[in-house]
Amino acid sequence: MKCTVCREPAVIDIRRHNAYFCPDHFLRLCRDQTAKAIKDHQMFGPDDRVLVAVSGGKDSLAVWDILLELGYRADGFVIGLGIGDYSAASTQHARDYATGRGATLLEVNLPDEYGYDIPSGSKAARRTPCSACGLTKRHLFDKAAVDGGYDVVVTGHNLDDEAAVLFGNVLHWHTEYLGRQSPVLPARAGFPRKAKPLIRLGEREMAAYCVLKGIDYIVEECPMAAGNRHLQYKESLNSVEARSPGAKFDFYHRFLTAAAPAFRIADEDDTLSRCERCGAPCSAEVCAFCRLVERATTPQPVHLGPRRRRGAANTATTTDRSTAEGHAP
Ligand code: Q46
Ligand code: ZN
Ligand code: ZN
Repeated sequence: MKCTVCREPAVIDIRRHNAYFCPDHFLRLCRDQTAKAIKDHQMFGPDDRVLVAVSGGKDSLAVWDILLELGYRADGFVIGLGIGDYSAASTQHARDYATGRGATLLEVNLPDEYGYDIPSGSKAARRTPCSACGLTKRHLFDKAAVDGGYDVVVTGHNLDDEAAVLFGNVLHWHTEYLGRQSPVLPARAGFPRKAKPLIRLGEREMAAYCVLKGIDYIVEECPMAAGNRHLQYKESLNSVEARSPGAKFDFYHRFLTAAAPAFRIADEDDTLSRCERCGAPCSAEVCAFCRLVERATTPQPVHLGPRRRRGAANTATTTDRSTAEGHAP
């Protein structure tokens, strides 16, 4: 196997390009593909201040590294979600990368600063963990960007992620979501611009990028991801891709050029008011995040077991959060 560019020994093949790459040319390809996505979709310019949402996984650390290599002013932002050892390890990987690279990392710890973690908070708020987590992350990314004067929030969503989201949206014809599925969302009404510069690169390439650059990332999946429908969509698309290399890229990128404009929603409401608690833009008096914080930190009624019922009421309100949150045996 020789590099298609220089004929030196290759370390990776990319079937959709029908090409092999040595380490240097592969890393260059990753930078070039990222730069092309940024330019084609006018994501941001050289003077913009970029805040990278970092999870400690391969994609977010790779996009941060690539942006720094391309000369962008990119700082990282990590949220301690309180998902047991997984969150502690994720945050540590982000810190280690920042220290090794001499980059700036901003941090927020959800339990310390907002009084809940994702596993227990989502339960108390009666939401799925990923729904509570997504809402939390979106709010805190926006807040960190606005407070820190950043021009754009960058996430590490790659081609596999975006194709899986598209697959789900098409499968169920979520036309409203299709109208919003864009690799760049403009700033509006107090929200920062959002961009996904890895849309031309897949998961396998991002893992290879980190290995070749010596970037130590968290390999384990979030324990709350089990049963996540996007993982099923990814598997389905991977089996199509195995038989038809390039199908995934075409599915997503041809959607952007040929179909996305048909779903776009004209003139999104830009006349949002402000949340009376946190000041974030929202369409109600209190924003969805503040409502989540309230429910996630309010002690819940506890259903006592059958053996305790005889001498006591069926339910009781308690301030014992360890029981209310389901941590009790
Ligand atoms: S971290 Fe959060 Fe993901 Fe874990 S709880 Fe779900 S959304 S799976 S990217
Ligand atoms: Zn080469
Ligand atoms: Zn609020």
